[in-house]
Amino acid sequence: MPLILKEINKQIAWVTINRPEVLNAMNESVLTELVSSIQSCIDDTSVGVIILTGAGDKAFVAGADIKNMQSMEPGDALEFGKTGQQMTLTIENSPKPVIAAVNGFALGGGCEISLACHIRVASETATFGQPEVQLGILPGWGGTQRLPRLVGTGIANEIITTGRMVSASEAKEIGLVNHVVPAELLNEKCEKIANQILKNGPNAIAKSLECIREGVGRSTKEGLIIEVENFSKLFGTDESREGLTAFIEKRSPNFRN
Ligand code: CO8
Repeated sequence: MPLILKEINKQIAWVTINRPEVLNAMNESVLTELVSSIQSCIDDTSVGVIILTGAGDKAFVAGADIKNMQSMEPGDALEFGKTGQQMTLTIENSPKPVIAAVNGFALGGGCEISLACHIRVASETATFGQPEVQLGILPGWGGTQRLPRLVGTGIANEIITTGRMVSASEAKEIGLVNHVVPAELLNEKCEKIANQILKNGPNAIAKSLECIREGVGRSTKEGLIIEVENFSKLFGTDESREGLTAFIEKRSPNFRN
């Protein structure tokens, strides 16, 4: 069985992590295949939005594969940690929005994968957490960096040091997810967001994501420089000509055909 499933329909790529027998736990092979699958969506001009989810109805991803980590020495852990971080960077740096459809447990590395996505939508049955300290390790795929940026340091400190589970409703309350929906409506909700995005200019979307990503952690002054440079680059392109002209002609813009 393939470790990663990919299905493209009407410019939306569904990428599914497919190891349901171990709640989609991630070993090196899954990591490598996930990166190549996401990269192929980024390179594919027929794809505008990527939706990432887990196979089965129990888990998004229950973390890095614990059996795989049991015998690791520091050198192995460094390699595994770096490969996992590279995977989260591939997602985060994608010029095409990546939506996490969190359909169950998103624990440890699974929570960290969702944190690297641009938008998170959770089913009511989803559970988040960074339980690594319960295993005597720490979040190594970006959790200590991305979680506090999303929910604030105080809440991240608590989630990471207790390792406790966070329900979907709490995740919504603290800003960890954008939306919580009944499980049977999760895919529909993600596709609805994807279709709204697909109406807009792909370069404008890519540059907006770049400004947000590059601006976080910098001063407003530095961020504004990044913003205005990207803003100006969009002018005089076919895309901005189409968008601006369509408004004046009172019609919908056609950016993608
Ligand atoms: N790794 C390997 N196998 C797993 C994992 C995992 N993370 N999670 C679940 N499984 C397996 C179980 O071992 C079980 O397999 P088997 O049937 O062969 O025993 C199968 O999946 C089903 O799991 P359960 O029977 O445990 O299902 P439950 O419904 O009883 O419990 C839980 C579900 C609560 C999700 C439970 O499985 C659990 O606690 N899983 C581990 C969660 C966890 O601690 N995740 C964090 C892992 S550490 C991590 O992600 C670090 C990321 C950074 C790495 C940096 C590298 C250096």
